[in-house]
Amino acid sequence: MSNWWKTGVVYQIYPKSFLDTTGSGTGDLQGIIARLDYLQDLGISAIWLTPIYVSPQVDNGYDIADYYNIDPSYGSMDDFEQLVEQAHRRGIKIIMDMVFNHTSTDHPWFIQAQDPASPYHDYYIWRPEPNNWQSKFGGSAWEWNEQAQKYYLHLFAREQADLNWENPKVRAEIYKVCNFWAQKGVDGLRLDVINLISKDQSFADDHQGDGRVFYTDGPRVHEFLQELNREVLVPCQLMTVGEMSSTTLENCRKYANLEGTELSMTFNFHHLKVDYPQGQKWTFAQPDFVELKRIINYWQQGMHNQAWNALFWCNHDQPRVVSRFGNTTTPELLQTSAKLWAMILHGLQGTPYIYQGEEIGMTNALFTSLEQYRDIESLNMYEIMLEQGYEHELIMQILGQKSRDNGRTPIPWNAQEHGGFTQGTPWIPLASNYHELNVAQALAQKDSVFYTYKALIALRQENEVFVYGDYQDLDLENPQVWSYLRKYQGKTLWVVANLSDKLQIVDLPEGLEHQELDTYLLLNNLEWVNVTNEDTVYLQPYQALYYLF
Ligand code: TEU
Repeated sequence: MSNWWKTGVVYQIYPKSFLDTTGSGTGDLQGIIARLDYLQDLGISAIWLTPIYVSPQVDNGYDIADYYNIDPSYGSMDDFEQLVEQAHRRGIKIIMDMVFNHTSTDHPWFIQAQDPASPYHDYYIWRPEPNNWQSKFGGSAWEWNEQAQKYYLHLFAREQADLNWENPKVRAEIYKVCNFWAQKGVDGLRLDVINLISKDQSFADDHQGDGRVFYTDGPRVHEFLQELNREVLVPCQLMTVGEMSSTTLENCRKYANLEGTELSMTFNFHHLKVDYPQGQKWTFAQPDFVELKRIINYWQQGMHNQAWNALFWCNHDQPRVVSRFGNTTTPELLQTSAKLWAMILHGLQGTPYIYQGEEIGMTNALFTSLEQYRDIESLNMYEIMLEQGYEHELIMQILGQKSRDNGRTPIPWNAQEHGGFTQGTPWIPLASNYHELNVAQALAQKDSVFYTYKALIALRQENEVFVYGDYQDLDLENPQVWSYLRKYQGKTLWVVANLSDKLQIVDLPEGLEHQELDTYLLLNNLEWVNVTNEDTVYLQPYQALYYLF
């Protein structure tokens, strides 16, 4: 299989919030088709679509009730086939999101499974008594089922029942689903929480934690993935990106090994917990940049020549990077810092993912009332924090920073009503700054964030050092400056970025002379570079530079 995904950049679409063509308030497949030219202009190689299958939408499609059909709110199978054809015509590949750790409790398998005599009973995980494992969305991971007279496991919402991968029939069903979509022309799969599929069969209580040690990177996970790889991924030439919850480097080296016996690459989330003090997400906190740099350094060096990384700051579960790590206090700083975080990520080794709206510097949702939130996790956590005695105002502040809805507001295509996203009422409100921050405005302004992303995507295609170079951090303990080198076959890329709102003076790396700086400058998120003397460069607030020498 060609490794198109090593030089390309993937663009993640959250269809619900992309573009609505029917006035329903929910984005749809025709909306994606309508914007393929925009994506082609940006230069991406593939689109990853979050789940568009039939679903009661308790968790926005991550609760699948039918793996073989499109949810009517997004359109039809005809629309999907049209999308594949239109994307391929533009050289854009299609990656589907596959949720195989669990199904919706509305799935016919689960409906039948409630009868202990049914052949489907063993598709799920049943116990006579619950253990103390916790759901990722709060509360017990076990739910009593009246008909079965047993508890079933749900690591996420109670409407998302975990599948029993120990059962070979379940695995065969999963291969069938993958085959079906490969036959439709799909090029790749994003595998949701795929490192949680193998549960320790003791189902013991976790005396130290929430149970995750019993199913994270579980006992048979590599065996299961190797089987999936042999049965469908290789025969169908499917690229895969595995979403890994609380994983380790050791495991990711296996999951994403360069021989390709499991998956093509992995997402992990360690770098996005640098604003979770003591591991606590539901807090109001500032990011620790030294920690962020240490984690990236560890993964960049640890995966190099062993396995392939997926790179990202944003997705539909995360707040927006410019609000989280950048500075949104003025329009200028917003633009500059959005470009800076893009340049840091796109300088790394791995496949960069852009989450819809990131390419125009979209910010957090800026919601002011609880009624604006939709996400099941945020609404659950609101109740839990209230019970714990938190004041409403503090919870709102925390949601404003941490809620998954920060990444789920509709794309503002222009400054018109609802940002041109819908003619109807949007399923979730837009971020209130869409009058100033929208796609039309980004396309019209020659130096907008959009054109930085476009340049970054092109640079990766043109320079092998971006793809194959190693990684060396030049000043790991500095919280204000991120300075790193990538080296490959005699070429060096120097990425240097001022993460702060103060001027910074940075040493030039070895092999780069100050009189050569003009010659080797590849990209700058401001209009000038201030060279001070023989061996330092001045970085303006949020300035980021690429030098290739
Ligand atoms: O997310 C898995 C996951 O572990 C997280 O990113 C999770 O959303 C976060 O920890 C909650 O704080 C995937 C999907 O991306 C997410 O949207 C789904 O809700 C989840 O799986 C269940 O399918």
